[in-house]
Amino acid sequence: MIPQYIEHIGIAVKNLDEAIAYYENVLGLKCYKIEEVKDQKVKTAFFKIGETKIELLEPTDSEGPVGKFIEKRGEGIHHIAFAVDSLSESLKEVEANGIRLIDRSPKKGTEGLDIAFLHPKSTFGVLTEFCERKVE
Ligand code: CMX
Repeated sequence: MIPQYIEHIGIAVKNLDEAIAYYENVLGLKCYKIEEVKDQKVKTAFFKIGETKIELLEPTDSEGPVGKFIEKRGEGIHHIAFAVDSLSESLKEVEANGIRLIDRSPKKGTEGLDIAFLHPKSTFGVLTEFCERKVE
C-alpha cells in the first residue's frame, strides 16, 4: 500500500464565506463546489490545485467532529487525505502495523469517494484519511 497522491487537505474554518473570499480573492483559486455533508455535520467548499484539493470545513453543529476541533484547537489544518488504490486492503495493512482505525470499513464521502479515517493519536497527531475513487 503506497498512497498515490494527496487527494485533499481538510481545513477547519469558522465561517465558510469569509474563508472562500480569502482563497478566491487573495490566492486567486476558484471554489468549484459547496456541499453540506449532514452525516459529518459540516458544510464544505472545494478548490483544486493540480491533483490536490483544498476542502474547507465549516461546522454545522458544535458537537460534530469539526465543531469540537475548532472549540478545542481553533481554526486550521484538520486532516490530510491520501488517495489509495484499494481502501479495504490499505486499512487491513495499516491495522496490521498497529495503527488505530476510526473506520473499520469504507464510508461514502464527498466527491464520489469511499473514505476511512485513521486516528490522529496513532499517526503523529495528524488525522489521516484514505480515499478510493469508485469507478462509476
Ligand atoms: N487532528 C489532530 N488531532 C485531533 C483532531 C484532528 N483533526 N481531532 C481531535 N484530535 C485530538 C484531540 O485534540 C484529542 O487530543 P488530546 O486528548 O491530546 O486533547 C484526541 O485527538 C482525541 O480526541 P477525542 O476527544 O477522544 O475525540 P474526538 O471526539 O475529538 O474525536 C476524532 C476525534 C478524530 C476521533 C473524530 O473527530 C473523528 O472521528 N474524525 C473523523 C471524521 C471527521 O473528522 N469528519 C469531518 C470531515 C469530514 C469530511 O471531510 O467530509
